[in-house]
Amino acid sequence: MQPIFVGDVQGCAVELQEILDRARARFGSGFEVGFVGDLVNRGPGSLRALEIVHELVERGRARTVLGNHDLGLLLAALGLRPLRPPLDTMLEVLESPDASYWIEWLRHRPLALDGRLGERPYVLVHAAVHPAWDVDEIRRRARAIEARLGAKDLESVREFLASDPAESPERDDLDRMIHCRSVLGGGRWSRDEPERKDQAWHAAWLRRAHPYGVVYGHWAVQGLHVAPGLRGLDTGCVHHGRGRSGQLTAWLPDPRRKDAFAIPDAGFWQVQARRKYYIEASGGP
Ligand SMILES: [Mn+2]
Repeated sequence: MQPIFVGDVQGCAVELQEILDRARARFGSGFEVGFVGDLVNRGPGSLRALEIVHELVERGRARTVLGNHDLGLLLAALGLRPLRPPLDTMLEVLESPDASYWIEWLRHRPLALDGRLGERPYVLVHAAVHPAWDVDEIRRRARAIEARLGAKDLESVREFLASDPAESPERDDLDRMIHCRSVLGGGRWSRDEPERKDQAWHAAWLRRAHPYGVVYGHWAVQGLHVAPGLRGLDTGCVHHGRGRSGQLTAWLPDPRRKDAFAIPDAGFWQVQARRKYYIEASGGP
């Protein structure tokens, strides 16, 4: 089985289909996909992207973790976040006849997944992990959040999501895993770009010399990030034309390699964005 990890799709369903067609042409049915999350929003095909990923997941051919935009859709459905078109493009999911199914499906997606590539354990997460966490700690914290998001009673999910991260460790862990880019002193973290390179979450993570690797997304401004133990796959397909070029990136680790996270690594496919997708918040059509 060839593992294939795919960066932030954000409704770029045509580019996603191109990657999957290429995978089928090359590997037949001998591949499995890991998505870094953010399947929806900003791009033109949120519903289509969900359908494509859902079909693969339900057939046991893919796994995905929850991203901040996926959670944003859940927040909107629960009345906790307004949708602001034209920037937010995921209203089509909430207006579809299957809206409640999609919300149920999304809130049961994991926050982090782990596995093994060759001899190397790895974690798949949307944005970041705490630099000090080992795989057991990530698993434990992810399962605790998933239990809250997957609760039987939707009202308790709403209560959890509306809670103050300063008072709920699980709510803070959730935000960290889907939003974090920088770590500051004293265990604090931020969604913002780091002011200094050593404040990037993964720089602090690297200093711990963990035995596991991390596959992640969420950081389009940083772009493709290939470092020992780290594969950052958000290359901003949906931001194409916003002052830069955007691609959808897939990482195909070589299963024969002892350390899949070693560098250099030529195992990437990139599909160019078909057109400019990003609509400026003000003055857009
Ligand atoms: Mn994101």
